Amino acid sequence: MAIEKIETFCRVCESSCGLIAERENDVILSLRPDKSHPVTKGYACPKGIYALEIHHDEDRLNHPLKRRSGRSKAAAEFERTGWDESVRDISDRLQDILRRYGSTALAAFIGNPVAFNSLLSPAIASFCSQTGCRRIFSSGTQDCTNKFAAAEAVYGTSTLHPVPDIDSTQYLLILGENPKVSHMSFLSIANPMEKLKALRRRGGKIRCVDPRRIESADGIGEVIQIMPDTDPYFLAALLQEIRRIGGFRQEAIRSHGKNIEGFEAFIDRYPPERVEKVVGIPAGTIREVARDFSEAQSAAVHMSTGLNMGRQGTLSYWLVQMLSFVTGNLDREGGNLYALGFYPAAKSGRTSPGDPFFDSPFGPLRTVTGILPGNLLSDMILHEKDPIRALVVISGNPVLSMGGEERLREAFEKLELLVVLDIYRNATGEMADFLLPCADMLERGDLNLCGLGMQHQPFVQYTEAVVPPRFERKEQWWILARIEQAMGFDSVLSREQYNPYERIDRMLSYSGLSVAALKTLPNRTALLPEPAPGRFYSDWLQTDDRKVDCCPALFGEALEEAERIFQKLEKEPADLLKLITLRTPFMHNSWYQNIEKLKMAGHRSNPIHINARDAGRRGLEEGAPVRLFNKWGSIETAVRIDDRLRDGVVAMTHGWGNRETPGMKVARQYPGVNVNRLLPTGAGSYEKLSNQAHMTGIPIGIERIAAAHPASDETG
Ligand SMILES: Nc1nc2c(c(=O)[nH]1)N[C@H]1C(S)=C(S)[C@@H](COP(=O)(O)OP(=O)(O)OC[C@H]3O[C@@H](n4cnc5c(=O)[nH]c(N)nc54)[C@H](O)[C@@H]3O)O[C@H]1N2
Ligand SMILES: Nc1nc2c(c(=O)[nH]1)N[C@H]1C(S)=C(S)[C@@H](COP(=O)(O)OP(=O)(O)OC[C@H]3O[C@@H](n4cnc5c(=O)[nH]c(N)nc54)[C@H](O)[C@@H]3O)O[C@H]1N2
Ligand code: SF4
Ligand SMILES: [Mo]
Repeated sequence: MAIEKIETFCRVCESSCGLIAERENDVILSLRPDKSHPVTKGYACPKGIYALEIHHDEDRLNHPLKRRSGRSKAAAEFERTGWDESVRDISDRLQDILRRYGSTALAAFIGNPVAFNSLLSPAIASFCSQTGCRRIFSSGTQDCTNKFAAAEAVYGTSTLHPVPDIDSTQYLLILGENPKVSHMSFLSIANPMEKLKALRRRGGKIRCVDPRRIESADGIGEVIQIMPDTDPYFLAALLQEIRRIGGFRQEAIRSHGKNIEGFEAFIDRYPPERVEKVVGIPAGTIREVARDFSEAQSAAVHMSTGLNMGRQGTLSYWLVQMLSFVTGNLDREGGNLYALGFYPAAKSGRTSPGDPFFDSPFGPLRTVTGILPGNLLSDMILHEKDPIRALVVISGNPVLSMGGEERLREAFEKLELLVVLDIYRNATGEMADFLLPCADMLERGDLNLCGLGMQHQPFVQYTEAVVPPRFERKEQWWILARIEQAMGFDSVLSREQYNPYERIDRMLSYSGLSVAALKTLPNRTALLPEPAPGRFYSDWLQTDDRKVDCCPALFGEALEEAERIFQKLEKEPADLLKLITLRTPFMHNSWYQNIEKLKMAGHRSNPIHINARDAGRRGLEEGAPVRLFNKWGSIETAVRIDDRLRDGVVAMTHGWGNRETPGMKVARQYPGVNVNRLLPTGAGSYEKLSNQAHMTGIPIGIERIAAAHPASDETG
C-alpha cells in the first residue's frame, strides 16, 4: 500500500494542534505539525510530536493484565488475560461488591486525558448512572473546579468562561499562568507566544502576576512577583484602587449587575497599603496596574492554575470576573468575550440556584459538576462507615497527581477491587487488580470538544483513527460499555446499530454541521466565527434574572474566612518558605515520563528550585542534597538555583516519583521524587466552595542531608 497522509490533531493539551501522520499498512511512519491547518498553522510542541514515541513505546500496556500477587508488594506480578476473561472477572467482582455493600462502595476517578476524548464522557456518565456510582472524583479538583464553582455562582452556569481578546486588547493581565510552557488552560490557543508578541508589537501592555519571573514575559512584558496564595487580596486591592480613580463603569454595573454592595464591602477591606506586605507587592505597583488597566482603551484578564490551586481559587476567579465586568471590559472588543464555537456550551452548564451542600461524615460537602473533593478519596476509602471498596481509574494517576501519596497508597491497599484503564502501567496501575490497555490518541477517532466555549479562534475538527489500536488496546468507551454489558446493564454494544458520534452530531447541528460534513472539508476542519461582543448578557449569562451576581450569597462564609486567612498570613514569619508548582516543556503532568528523548541533560529529575539569596541564607548551593519537609511528608532531592523565583518561594515539578513503577523503564531509570508527598490531604485541605485541592503556597522546611542525592547527578 502507498504511504498515506492523514490529517489529525493532538489531544494532549487544549491547543489541539493540527498534525499530519504518514501511515503505511496501518503503521505510522511519522508525525509532524500540520502546516496547512487553518488555525494552528504548523505549530505543535515536542509533546505533540512525541505522541508517536508513546504510540510505539515498548512499555505500553498492550494486553489486559490481572494481578497475581498481593496489592501491597512494591513490585507487583501481573499475568496476561484476555478481554473476555478480564471483563467477566471485573463484572463479577463489581456485582458482588454492589450486592454486599450497595452502590456507595463503588467510586470512579476520572483523569485529565478524559477531557481530550470526546466519546468518553457519555460512556462514563452511563457507567456511573447504571452502576449507581455517585462517588466520583477527578483530576478537576487538582486543576480547575474553582472556575466551575465561581462561574456557576456568578454567571449561573459552570461553563461560561469569557476568554481574553488577545488580538485586540491594549492591556493584558495574566495571573498564575505560564503560556510559553503550558500553552494555557481555559483558553485554547496554539502558539500563544506568537499572539502575545503581536500584542506587544501593537503597543499593548502585558503584565503577569506570578511568584516566578516566568519565561513567557521575557522581552514582552513584566512580571509582578506576588507571594503565592495571596491573589484574592491583590485583586481586591486592585479593584478598590480602580474604583477610587473612577474606573468602574456604573452604566454596566446598573444594567447587568446585582449585589454590588457585597462585592464593594469585600474589596473595601483591602486597601493597597493594607495588603502590600502580605501579597509582597508595593502599594505603588498595585496603583500603577489599576491606572493602566483603567486607562487602557480595552483591557483583558486571564487566570490559571497558579490561582486555582490556592486556598481561595473560587474567590480569585470571582474577582477576576469582577475586574472584567465592573470596568466595562466584559463583552467588549479587546476585553473578555464568550467564544461560542459550534455549540453553546454555556447553556448546558446551567444549575439551579440554592444551597448545594449536604451533610456527610466529612462535614458539609458538595459536588462541583458532579465531582467530590479528590483530597477526600483516601479518607472515603479508609473510613469505617460505608467505605469505598472498589475504584475504577480512567486515564488518571492519582497516586502521583494528588496530595498525600502515602495515604493514597495505604488506602488503595485496602480496596477490594482497583481497575485501571490506561495506556501505561503507571504508578497507580502498579496497585491495580486489573490493568486495561487503552488506545492512544492516534488510535481513535475524535473531535476537538475540549476547548468548546474557550477557543481563541473557534474551529471544529474531526479525525479518524490514524491506525487501528495495536495489540489488544481498546477505546475506553468500548471498555466501559463492555463491562456494562457483562453486568447485565443496558449497553451501547447490545444495540443493533450504534453511532458513537450521535451526541456530537446533535451538537454540531446547531452550526449546521455534522461529522459527515466535516469529513468533506479540508483538514476535516470547519472554521467558526471569532468571538464577538454583543450577546453575553442577553444570551450566554444563565442566571435566572440575567444579572451578573457580583456577590453570591453562597460566598458568605468564604468571605469571612478570607479575612481570617489574611490575618494569619500577616503573622507568618518572614523566613517561611512556600512551595509552588513548576511545569516544564519536558513533562506533561505524570505522563511523558517514559520518553527517553525528553530526558535531556538538566531534565532528568525534579530538583527543588530556590533563588541564590534564599539558598545562601541556608548555606545551600547548586546541587546540594536536601530534605524537604512539612507536616504532610518529607522528600529528598537536590538544589537548583533559580533566580527567577522571588524570595521566600521555592518551586518543584510534579508528576515525578517513579521508583516503584517497574512497568515504565525510562521513568524508573529517572524516577525523580513526588512533590505531592508535601501537599495536604484530607479534611480542610481543599476549598469548601469548589472542592479544589490546596496545592500552592505550601509551607515547607529545607535542610541539607549528608549523602549526595541522585537528583544532583540526575539518574536513578
Ligand atoms: N509542558 C506542559 N504543559 C502542560 C502541562 C504540563 O504538565 N506540562 N499540563 C497541562 C495542564 S493539565 C494544565 S491544567 C495546564 C496548566 O497551565 P498553567 O496554569 O499555565 O500552568 P503552569 O505552567 O504551571 O503555570 C502556573 C503559574 O502559576 C504560578 N503560580 C504558582 N502559585 C501561584 C500563586 O499563588 N499565585 C500566582 N499569581 N501565581 C502562582 C507558577 O509560578 C506558574 O508560573 O498546562 C497544561 N500544559
Ligand atoms: N503538585 C502538583 N500536582 C498537580 C498539578 C500541579 O500543578 N502541581 N497539576 C494538576 C493538574 S492541572 C492535573 S490536570 C492533574 C492530572 O492528574 P491525573 O489526570 O491524575 O494525572 P496525569 O498525569 O495527567 O495522568 C494521566 C494518565 O492518563 C494516561 N493517558 C494518557 N493518554 C491516555 C489515553 O488516551 N487513554 C488512556 N486510557 N489513558 C491515557 C497517562 O498514561 C497517565 O497515566 O495533576 C495535578 N497535579
Ligand atoms: S501545544 Fe498541546 S496540543 Fe499542541 S502539540 Fe503541544 S501538547 Fe499537543
Ligand atoms: Mo490540568
